[in-house]
Amino acid sequence: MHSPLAMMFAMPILFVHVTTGFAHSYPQSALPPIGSTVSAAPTEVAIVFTEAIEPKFSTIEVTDNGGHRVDDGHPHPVGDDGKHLAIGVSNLAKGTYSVAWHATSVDTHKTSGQYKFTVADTATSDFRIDHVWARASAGGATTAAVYLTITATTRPDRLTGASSPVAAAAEPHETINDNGVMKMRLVPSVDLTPGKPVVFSPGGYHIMLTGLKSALKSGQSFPLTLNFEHSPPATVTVTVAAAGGGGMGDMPGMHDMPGMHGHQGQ
Ligand SMILES: [Cu+2]
Repeated sequence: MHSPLAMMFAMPILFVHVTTGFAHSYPQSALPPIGSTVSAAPTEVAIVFTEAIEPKFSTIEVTDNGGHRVDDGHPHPVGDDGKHLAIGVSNLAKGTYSVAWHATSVDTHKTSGQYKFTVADTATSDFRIDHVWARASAGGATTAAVYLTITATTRPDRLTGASSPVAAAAEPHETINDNGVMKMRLVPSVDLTPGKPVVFSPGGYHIMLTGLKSALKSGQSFPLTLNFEHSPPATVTVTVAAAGGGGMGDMPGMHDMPGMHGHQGQ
């Protein structure tokens, strides 16, 4: 049956085929990759478009096999090149998911489409790990901080460490206010109580990356593996936001004091 809504979505596609010479945005790449089968549930679905888009007039919707929305309903731009759009998803069970995207390029041309990805395994389901991001690194900086929210879902555990191929070391840190001086210190372990989210955000806990092998550029993503006292390691995808952090400003707790993540405070 062709509902009016379905027609509306179909029309821009027809339009694209008869028009050339204007900017039309299509997914250039995506995470999870288009058509892929991934071994761990993603915390975010992100699309890199071929042309800059208007984030306010572009959306991503993720649905499960039963047609139920599994995204958080808040598509947000990532970085500052205008081509990245992402939406949070969480607790994705094993199964195939549809991603419907509707893009409005900056010259107002609309495109839309759909693709699928499959979650093969939910090995990381001892934890729910959301809002995983890092800020683009400035200049020749060799350190950066990763932020995320982690909730144990099955049993108490402890975060004991981390690693990432982009850095020589990755370790849990805490920012503290020592008589008005902001300092960072290594945290040997972070307690995780089932059902209680632990927020790693600017000004508090973070995963400190040291010895970065190359600059973290906005829009890029990289893997980060978290180690636990009891559970097997969990690998998540970190999305890099613009240095100003503007693209992720709609998420709670993401405002920072500029310059606090140099290592001078250690
Ligand atoms: Cu730190």
